[in-house]
Amino acid sequence: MRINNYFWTIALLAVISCTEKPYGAVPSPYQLEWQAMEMNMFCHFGPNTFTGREWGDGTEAEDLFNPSDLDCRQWAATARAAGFKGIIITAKHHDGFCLWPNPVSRHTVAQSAWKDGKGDVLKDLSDACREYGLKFGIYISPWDRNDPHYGTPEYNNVFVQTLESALGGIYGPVYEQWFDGACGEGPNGKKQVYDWPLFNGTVLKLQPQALIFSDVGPGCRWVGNESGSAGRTNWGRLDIEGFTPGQAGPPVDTLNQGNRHGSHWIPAETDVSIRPGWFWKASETPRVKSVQHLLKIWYESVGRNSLLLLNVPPDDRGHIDPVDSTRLMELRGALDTIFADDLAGGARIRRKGNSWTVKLNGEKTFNRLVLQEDLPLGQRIAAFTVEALTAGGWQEVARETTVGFKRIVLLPDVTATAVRIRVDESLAKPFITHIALYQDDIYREVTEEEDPGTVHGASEVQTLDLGDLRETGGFFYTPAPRGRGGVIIDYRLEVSADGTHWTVAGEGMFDNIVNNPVRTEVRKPFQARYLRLTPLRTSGGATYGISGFGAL
Ligand code: FUL
Repeated sequence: MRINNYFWTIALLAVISCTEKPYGAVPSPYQLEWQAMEMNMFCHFGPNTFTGREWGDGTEAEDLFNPSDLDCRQWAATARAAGFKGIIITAKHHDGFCLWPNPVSRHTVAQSAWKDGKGDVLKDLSDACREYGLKFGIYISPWDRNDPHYGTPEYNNVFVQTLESALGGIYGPVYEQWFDGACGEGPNGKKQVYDWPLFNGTVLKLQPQALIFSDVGPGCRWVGNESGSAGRTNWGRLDIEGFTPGQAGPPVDTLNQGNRHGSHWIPAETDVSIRPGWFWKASETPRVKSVQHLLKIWYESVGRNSLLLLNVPPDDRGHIDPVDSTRLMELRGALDTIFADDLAGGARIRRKGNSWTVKLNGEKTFNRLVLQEDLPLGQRIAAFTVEALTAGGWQEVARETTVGFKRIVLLPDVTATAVRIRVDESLAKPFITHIALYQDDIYREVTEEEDPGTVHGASEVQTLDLGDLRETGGFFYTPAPRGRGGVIIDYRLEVSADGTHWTVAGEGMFDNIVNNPVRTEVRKPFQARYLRLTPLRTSGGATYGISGFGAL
C-alpha cells in the first residue's frame, strides 16, 4: 500500500515538474542511487584490532594480524539483516598494513602468519557482498606510517599502484572509494604532498561509477564530525574552490551544513562508530551504543538529507561481535516498527501555491513527518512550516529549513485530521515528491551524558589522587563535550607514590581525538597513587576540557 501510494505521488508530481529546468548543481543518477541506499556498514579491521590502538604507527609486526576465524559471510549476513545496502572496509588504514596482497607493499596479509600468507580479506569480503546482494566499497588511507617512500614524490606513484591493485577489477565493482584526508608523518618523519587529481583520476579510470568520499568529494563529503550528526540545515551542494581534503578542507560547520548555492553536488555522508572507537576492543564492548543513541544518529543522518555509514568493527576472531549484531537487529526492529504504517497513506494531497495540504482519512496521531524533494531538479527548499488541523483549529507544529533527499521532522505527538506543509523560502519553485506521517513510540530523545567530576575549560594541570598506591592497567581521558574547550592532543602523564616525587610514565598522542573526542584509553601499566596529566598540545589554545581522567 505504502509503496503504491509513494509511486503514485511520485508519478503525479513528476508530470507536474517535468517541464521545470534543474536549479543549480544537481546530483548525478549515481549519486541519487547512492543516497537511496540510506544506510551502509563500515568495517574497521586490521592490526589495530589486535593491539587495541586507534592509529597504529606502522611498526606493528605483520604476524600480529591473525584472525582466528575470519568469516566475512557473517559480516555480510549481519549487514543484510540490519538493512545496510553496502559495506566499506578499511583495506589500508594509517598504519599502512594492507588487507590484501598488495604487490607494492611489504606490509600486507601476504607477509603475515594468517593463512600462511595466502589470505585475502578483500577477496573474502567482496565475494560475501556479492552473495548477500550488498555493494562493496573500499577505504584506503593515503597517510601511510609504514611505507618507506612516504614523504617523497615517489610515494604518490606507489599509492597509485596500490589503488590499481585494489580497484583494478579482481574484487569486482566498487561503489565507493573512501579517502581519509589525514596527512601525518611517515616512518621517516616526513609529510606527504598528496596528488589528489592523480588519485581521483586513477579511481575513476578503474571504477568509473565509484563515488569518491573526501572532505571535498567529488562524490560525497565528510559531514564534519564523527558523532553521527548532519546539520539540521543540510544542503547537498558544496563550494570546493581553494580547498583540498584534510586540513585544507572546508570548515567543519560548512561540511556539516553544505553551501546553499554551492558550485558542486557533494552530499554529506555521516560516518560514525557503533562503539566509542573505530576499531574493535574488548574493553569497549560494554559501551556499544544503545538503540536510543542509534536512533538519534539515524534521525540526524538519514532524516537530515545524509547517508549513514555506521561502523561495526569486526573482532579479533574476524566476526562481528554478538553485542554489536544484537544491537543492530534491535535497531532494525525499531525502524521497521516505527515506519510500518504511513498514517498519510491513501490521503488526498493538494498543492496550492507553495503549500501542500494532506487531508487524512479521519483523525490520526503522529509525531514524525517524512518529506522528500524532487532532487533531479536541484535542492530548492530553504525554509518550511508544518501546520496541523487539530481540535483547536490550524496550529503550527514545526518550522524547519532544508529537505533534500529525505527530511524527517520530529514533532510532538499531534492529533489532527489534516496537515499543511508551507514552503516559506525556496531557491526556485519547490517540488515535494513524498509526504508521509508516522507515530514513533520507541525513540525518546537522549542527551549526552557527562562523566562525574567534569572540568570545563581548564587551563591547569590535572592531578588525581587514587587514595592508595596501586597497580593500574593504564589511564583514560575523556574530553569535554564539543564547544566546552579544546581537546588534549599530546599529553604527558606523570605518576607519584607520595604526591611530591614524580616520574614520567608516558608521553604521547591521543589517536584521532580531534575528530572523535570520546573517552580514550592508554593501556600501559604503572604503579601509582597520584596521576598528573599535562597537556602538551591542545586543539583549543590554552583552554581544554576534561570530562574524565582516571586510572584503568
Ligand atoms: C578518521 C581516521 O583517522 C579514523 O581512524 C577513522 O578511520 C575515521 C573513519 O576517519 O579520519
